Amino acid sequence: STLPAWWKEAVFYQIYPRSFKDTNGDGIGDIRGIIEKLDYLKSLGIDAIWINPHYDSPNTDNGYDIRDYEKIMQEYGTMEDFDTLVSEMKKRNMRLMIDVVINHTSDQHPWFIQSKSSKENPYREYYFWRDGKDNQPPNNYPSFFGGSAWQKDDKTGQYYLHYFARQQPDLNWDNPKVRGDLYAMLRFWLDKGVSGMRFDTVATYSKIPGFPDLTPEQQKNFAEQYTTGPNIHRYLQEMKQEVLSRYDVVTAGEIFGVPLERSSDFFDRRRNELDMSFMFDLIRLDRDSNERWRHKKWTLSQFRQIINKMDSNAGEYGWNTFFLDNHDNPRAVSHFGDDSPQWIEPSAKALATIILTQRATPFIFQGSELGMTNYPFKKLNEFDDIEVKGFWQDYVQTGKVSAEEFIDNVRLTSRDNSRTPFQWNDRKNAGFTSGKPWFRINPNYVEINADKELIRNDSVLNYYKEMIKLRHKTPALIYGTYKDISPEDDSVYAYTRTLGKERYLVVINFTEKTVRYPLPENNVIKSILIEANQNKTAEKQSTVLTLSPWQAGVYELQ
Ligand code: ISL
Ligand code: CA
Repeated sequence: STLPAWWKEAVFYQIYPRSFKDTNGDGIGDIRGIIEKLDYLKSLGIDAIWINPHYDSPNTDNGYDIRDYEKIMQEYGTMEDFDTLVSEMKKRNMRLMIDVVINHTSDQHPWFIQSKSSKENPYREYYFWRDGKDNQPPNNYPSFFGGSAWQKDDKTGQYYLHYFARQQPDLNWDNPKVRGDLYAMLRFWLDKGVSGMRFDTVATYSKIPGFPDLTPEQQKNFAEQYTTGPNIHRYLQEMKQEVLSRYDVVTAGEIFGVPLERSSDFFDRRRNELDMSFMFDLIRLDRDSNERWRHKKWTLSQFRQIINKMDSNAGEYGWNTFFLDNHDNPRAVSHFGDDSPQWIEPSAKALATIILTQRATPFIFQGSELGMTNYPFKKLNEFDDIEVKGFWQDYVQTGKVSAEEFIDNVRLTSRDNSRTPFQWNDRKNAGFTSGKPWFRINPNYVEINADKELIRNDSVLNYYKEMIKLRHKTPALIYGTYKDISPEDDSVYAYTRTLGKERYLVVINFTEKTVRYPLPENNVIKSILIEANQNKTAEKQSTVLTLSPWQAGVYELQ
């Protein structure tokens, strides 16, 4: 009953361009580097690529602060390089999804420079300017990167709104001129042949009229409050009607902040807003909304029950993406698997099995196909991310927590974990650059790198290849009904995917022990499609599996 679409069948790969491949020795990844590696991605089985922002930017937040929407970030190359990327991808029958950051611009954007120049400037209303209260900000909104969400500007003495860094002022979507300019910009990229758009922090475009203070209760989850603007769905429907519906383009919304129950409003196809959702309930299951840097314990039953809810929430009319890491989160193996040396490979393969058998479009974050891990951070000055620095100011410098406690947590949770350069080989700088890399390289590149894994049959990389092939040739693994067959189990994650008469079973042992697993619901194995970490666990006709540590498999059921 779910309508077929290319973007449901596609396997996506997320590229963080800054850290992917440098071709000119300046230590920063670039578009030419992406082009150079297209064949690597094609042979992995990738159909589409999402790239993080590629626009001109002063890089306060690594490109999420855009200075010019129609210019390429200088370090990444030229517009000609971008056009070449699109055409080289077309040749290979691959599609490109770009990142659309229109909740805010950089404070260096010409609109903002105009806007702050005087109260009468025609661009004043492109952003939110308000008077302070008794020399304090207009209200008590916090920013995601620490401190107040309002910044005073001396020129006019008023404050402007910034949900993220103060270098990222929020655009005023209530102004039709802003929307018109943004829509024109979207057409510019769509006319170039871009076939996907990921909308950054899409739920926060519409602001709460009058900017009342948040109650203490609301402040604890201010992200959610910021998604309650009254016009958000009107704007998304307008954007769809005026721009997106006129192109062959898939849209994915970063529906960050919105509780699961409200999220389908953004991507239920009957509403004509967005096609797919990025939800964060799973990847943030071990975090609190108020102290986001802190790490909490999690269990497999929590993990699987979130997936179950996400699946039923998408239902018949929605479609999810599925990912276990991205540029804002720690590495999947370190987070959900086990990154002690002996378990990296087995647990990376186990996670690959999950990512590629969900009723959702898989997004593989660069390096996950190798089992890249978190970085062993030890001190504050080893981090690059503006978020870590903001949290440090709010928590350590105010004396709320000790430096040690803080570092112990951000080592596990920091966004920087996923931003270290890609590990291509065991030579200088992991083959990422001939120059000085912009960010530290994980010392485990000597063992974990693409070249080594390409030639070893049982590598994580080759397992990804096999899993992607399996997904591509098995419609039930894409469209089939998903059912968790033992939702309370804290050791073995097992679920079925059913399409017509075809029934498949996916089984993952989430422990470091051998587990005897009797199949529930009278299930009987018909054949083995793929097994990771140990072969021939199941004989035909078996009703019990003996699973080695982190073992994973996909089976056909009778
Ligand atoms: O990663 C987060 C903090 O831990 C999230 O709160 C994140 O800020 C949120 O998901 C919005 O993310 C997106 O917009 C940000 C940018 O920094 C992120 O990289 C981007 O994915 C601002 O543009
Ligand atoms: Ca470069």
